[in-house]
Amino acid sequence: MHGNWKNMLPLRSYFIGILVVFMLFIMGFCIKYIDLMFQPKPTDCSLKAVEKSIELAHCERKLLINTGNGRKMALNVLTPWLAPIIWDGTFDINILDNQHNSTRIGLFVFAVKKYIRFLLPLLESAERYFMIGHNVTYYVFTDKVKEVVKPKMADGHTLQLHDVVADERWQDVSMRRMEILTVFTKEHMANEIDYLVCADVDMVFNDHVGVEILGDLVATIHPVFFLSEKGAFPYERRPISTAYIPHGHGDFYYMAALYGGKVDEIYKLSMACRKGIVEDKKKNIEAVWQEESHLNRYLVYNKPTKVLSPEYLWDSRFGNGQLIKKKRFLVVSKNNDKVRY
Ligand code: 5GW
Ligand code: MN
Repeated sequence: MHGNWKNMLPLRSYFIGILVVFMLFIMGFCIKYIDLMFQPKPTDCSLKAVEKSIELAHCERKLLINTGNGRKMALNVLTPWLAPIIWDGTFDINILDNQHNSTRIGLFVFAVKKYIRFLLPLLESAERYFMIGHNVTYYVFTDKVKEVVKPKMADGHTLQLHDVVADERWQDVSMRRMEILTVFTKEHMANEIDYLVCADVDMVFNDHVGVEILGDLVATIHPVFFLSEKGAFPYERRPISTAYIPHGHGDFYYMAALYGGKVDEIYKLSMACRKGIVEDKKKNIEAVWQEESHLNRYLVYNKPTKVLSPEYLWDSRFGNGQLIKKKRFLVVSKNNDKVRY
């Protein structure tokens, strides 16, 4: 037993040897991966964190809405048929501008009777914010061609003035736009432009509106109804009208003050709406919101390929403005006594 401890010596140095090798191995590992040890904490990839970051990146508007009332479909960035809904932050304008460097764009505006007063402010604001750097043709239809004051226009922008008759009834004035569209999209615009944007004249551009709004068939969500339940949309509900939309049908309520698309798509749209208006007239009826009702009916069964958020149609009198970061195209307030008749 006494002589045994001497026999243990080689065993002890054997263990120390292994320990040293092991420690050297650990040290080597540490030196190799030293940068890993001092890196900041890796990103939190838990589902909850990812969900939150997606929501922040693409749809901050959602966070601004408290839970409960309000239908949030319009706040998404995709429709259920996978068309983009254009909100600030969803597009890179430099990429899109490059894609559209040889695109020819038309802006269709109708201004008869007293509404001629809205034309110059609209065109001047367009020169500041609408399709900057692109080839633009303004198609203006008016009964007062001689009174039109031309705005100062950038290179590559042209103004075409066309004479139209002014209808007696205001309801007919706005519906007449559809008829003019059918004629011009077929006969003239087809060779002159690639995309047509149709706008009300009682509007001003107030922030960037560019090629991100171009698409085969594009419509804008009505700023009053973007959080409304479907059942509250003011669609035409009388089956006797050609603009009839049954309950349960439809996705958004679109406003007729801004829509557009490829010239042939606008031709098809305006033909369908005009046909509906004429058929209703034969039965002595008129859709509840005139051509806007027919536009909505068309778009329920011919889904737009791109939808514009209320950033592209806003009225400072409307609620929920805190959800709209950029108010790009604004309704001009009308003193009805002066402008209407
Ligand atoms: C006039 C009185 C009542 C309603 C419309 C008019 C009117 C409309 C007019 O006298 N002259 C005219 O050119 N318009 C065209 O129709 C304008 O392009 C106008 O933007 C469009 C739609 O009419 P709005 O703007 O009065 O319709 P809301 O729904 O935007 O008020
Ligand atoms: Mn208007």
